[in-house]
Amino acid sequence: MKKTLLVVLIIAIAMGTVFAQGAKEDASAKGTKEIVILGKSMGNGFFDACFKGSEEAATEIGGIKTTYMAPPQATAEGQIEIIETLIAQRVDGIAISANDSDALISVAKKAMAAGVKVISFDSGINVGGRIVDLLPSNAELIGRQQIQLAAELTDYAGEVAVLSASAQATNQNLWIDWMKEEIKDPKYSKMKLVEVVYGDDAPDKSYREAVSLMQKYPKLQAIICPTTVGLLATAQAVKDAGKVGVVEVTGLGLPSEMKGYILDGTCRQMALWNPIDLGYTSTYILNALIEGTTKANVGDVIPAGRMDSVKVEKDGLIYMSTPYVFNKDNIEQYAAIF
Ligand code: RAM
Repeated sequence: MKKTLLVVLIIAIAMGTVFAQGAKEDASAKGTKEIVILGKSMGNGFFDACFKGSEEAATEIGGIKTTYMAPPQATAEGQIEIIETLIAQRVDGIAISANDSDALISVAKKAMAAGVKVISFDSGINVGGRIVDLLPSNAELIGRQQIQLAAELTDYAGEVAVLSASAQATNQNLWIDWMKEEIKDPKYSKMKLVEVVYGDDAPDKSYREAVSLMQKYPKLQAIICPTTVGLLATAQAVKDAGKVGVVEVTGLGLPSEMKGYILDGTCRQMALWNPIDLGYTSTYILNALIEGTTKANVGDVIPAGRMDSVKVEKDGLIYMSTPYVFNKDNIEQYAAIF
């Protein structure tokens, strides 16, 4: 009798332990999911807007804590350091706008092996270093449109230069390749792309590079900046040089930052997509991956709240929509949003 009681007791204790462990696992599975939006660099309004979208999605989904992080300068090394820390902290997911498409692969693999869901957005990591890559729009479309915008401003003639972000930035480099392709079209035969320079998404360096371009090419007709940081700095440099209307400024700009320059004619037109939507959609994708409701196989459709849904294409690419073009007629309306 006593023996039976002891056996029952031992079984009960063992089961209790099992139940307790089960409860602990359930709690962590259902607990707050920690995700990080990792931008290219601090102080960039574009990523602040992306993070706003992430916060919006996190609130809608519930049970997600989202944090914005970025290195002081737009370097791969700075991002690698942060990712190492995030692996140690065991966050659940990271959405990265990469400063280098290859340099982050190894640390991103390490993160994924540790159970962290890693995606890239805005500026991609190559296949192998992320689960999916969320692109704001088709790279070809963005690149070709940059040349078209400059051509319209310069009557399809004259010297143009490109002032980009960092030399390794995945997104800008892709767009620049398409710009070089577009300008080969005979309709641009009177236009010449004289140089591509890099402001590293740093306002002061971008400003200095814009000044140098104007000095080096006295006949320069336009500077194309496929970076919000570069465009803002270039508009100021052209204005300070008294070259408004002489050197046209265009590219990809945040309406809230560029409103004044659009209205005063320094930058008569520019393009961009909605960065809030980009951060918002990244957060929905990360949540689905963490929850295990998708493995992001080609053809998978991932629900994305007010953005409806997104579809995983070949190589894990996900595309959003076409960029908007901003000018003095619509800038005020968009400047109030992002
Ligand atoms: C800068 C960044 C970002 C890019 C925008 C257009 O803010 O380089 O990656 O998408 O410009």
